[in-house]
Amino acid sequence: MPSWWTAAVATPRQALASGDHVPALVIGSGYGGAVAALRLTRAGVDTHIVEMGQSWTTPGSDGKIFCDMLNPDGRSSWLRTKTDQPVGYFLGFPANKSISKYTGVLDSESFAATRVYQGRGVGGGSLVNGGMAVTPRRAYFEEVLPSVDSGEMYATYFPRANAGLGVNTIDQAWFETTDCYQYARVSRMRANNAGFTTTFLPNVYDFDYMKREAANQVPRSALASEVIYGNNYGKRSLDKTYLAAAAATGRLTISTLHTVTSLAPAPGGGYTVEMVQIDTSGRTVATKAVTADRVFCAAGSVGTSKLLVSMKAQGKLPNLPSAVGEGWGNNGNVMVARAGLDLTGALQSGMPAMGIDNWADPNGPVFAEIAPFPAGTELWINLYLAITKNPNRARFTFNSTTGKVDLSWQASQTQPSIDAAKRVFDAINSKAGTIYRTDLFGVYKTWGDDFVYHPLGGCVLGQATDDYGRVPGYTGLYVVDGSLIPGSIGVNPFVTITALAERNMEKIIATDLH
Ligand code: FAE
Repeated sequence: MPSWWTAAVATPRQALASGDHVPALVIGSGYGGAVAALRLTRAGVDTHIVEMGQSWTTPGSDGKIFCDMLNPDGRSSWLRTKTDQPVGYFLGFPANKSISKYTGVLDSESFAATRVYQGRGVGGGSLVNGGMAVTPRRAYFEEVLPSVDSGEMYATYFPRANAGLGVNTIDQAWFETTDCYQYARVSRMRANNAGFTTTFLPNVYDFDYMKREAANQVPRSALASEVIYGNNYGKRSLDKTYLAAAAATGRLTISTLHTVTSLAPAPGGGYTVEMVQIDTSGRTVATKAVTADRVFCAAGSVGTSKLLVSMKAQGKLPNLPSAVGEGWGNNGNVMVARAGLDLTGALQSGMPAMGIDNWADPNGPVFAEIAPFPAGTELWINLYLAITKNPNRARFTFNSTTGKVDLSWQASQTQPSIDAAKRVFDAINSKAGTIYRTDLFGVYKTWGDDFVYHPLGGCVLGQATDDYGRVPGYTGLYVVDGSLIPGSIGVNPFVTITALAERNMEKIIATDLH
């Protein structure tokens, strides 16, 4: 382990005050923001992150920082009074639970025809995701981002990202015997029987820790139904990797529970950044304006796109390219479950470790993660998150009536994803003599097609920005997050977001800062 992993886990909090000036301001602390913060601080630049979520470092009254999926409380959800689980039904009955309103870790942001799940807090999506750390197939990366030198990416930036994120692989002998991956083994068997290839998936969850959980040597997390509402142990989220390393330079400060609301060129150069500060019930406690020489947009595909689209519409950044807000996609996400008589196990690791790889199928590429259903009891559920090659894209637009940003995605645009996934799972069901479950995503509803885990695009590299994320016409303004990727990457996206940010930050620091 690099020595900086052992550096302080708690990131330094120091809220900005109105009138403050900072050399570099990063909006958001997910993958793009964490890479920007590390590379800037290592280059000697004092850097401030503004993050709308909280710092997840203080235990609640139960002694835990995060709640689990079986007993969600306010910590689970961003300012909601009821959870909004991706799998929102069971046996056709609504499965969501009432909770107290709090700045919890998982947001489900609703647009007209889709809900976008996002992490909220210092570490962004790394706090809530399944940790699957997958490097995309090179040919598909080249198809999606043709202007990026893939030789450099695969020789330098993907390895750098994987090292910085702390990616590790499962001990395959252990996988074959442990109870907690029974669900993955039976899904593998059914997929292989139907002629599909399966593959192990790297992860940022510490698999050695998981082994010790299984052996009852340490407190359980992945084996205690902890995933989408945060992991109390075992997971190398960004606050323990990139952000801890940035903090260790002494040059990083963070304002938590601050949401950036406005961005415009400042009279004397740089940018004026306005923000609201909220308390943990969501109440505004302050509004502030600061200036920054450079601003790095890292609020995620949705956050960055919303901010820039509204700044253009409101005349604060009027010269933004027309491509801002365009090219959004859901990485072809669709969820589905099979029912059968295969025992999937009462104990299921929350961290997926295997996928069905049917990407080479010219009739409809599918890469399906074999997902857990960690209910703590045997339910015979085989769950999958399919990533498909869906060509449909949507755009963000500013709605002057509501003052909000709309996303044009229509329900029908998910159909190519369903069609592709159906080919795979029809074949598996047919061979196994099993059926789809229709009770988990609604009443008699087979497909989990109205939500997304992998929002991508909105400020596409080479279109809304130059080839390194610089925003044309606005010196010192950059985009560094998942909004750069045009809607699809064919695998779980955070390794690509991290590697692209590494590449772009190296260039920006070398050419713009020195
Ligand atoms: P992100 O990580 O979303 O960070 C953006 C940050 O900006 C957040 O902390 C926001 O709170 C903050 N923010 C937003 N707006 C503002 C504002 N106006 N002012 C201040 N702060 C703001 O962006 N991907 C994988 O590769 N593997 C997985 O296993 C996986 N599983 C997932 C499971 C779930 C339940 C979810 C929701 C996502 C999953 N993902 C997975 C997707 C992955 O987490 C996502 O692609 C990245 O987190 C996106 O990184 P960004 O840096 O673009």
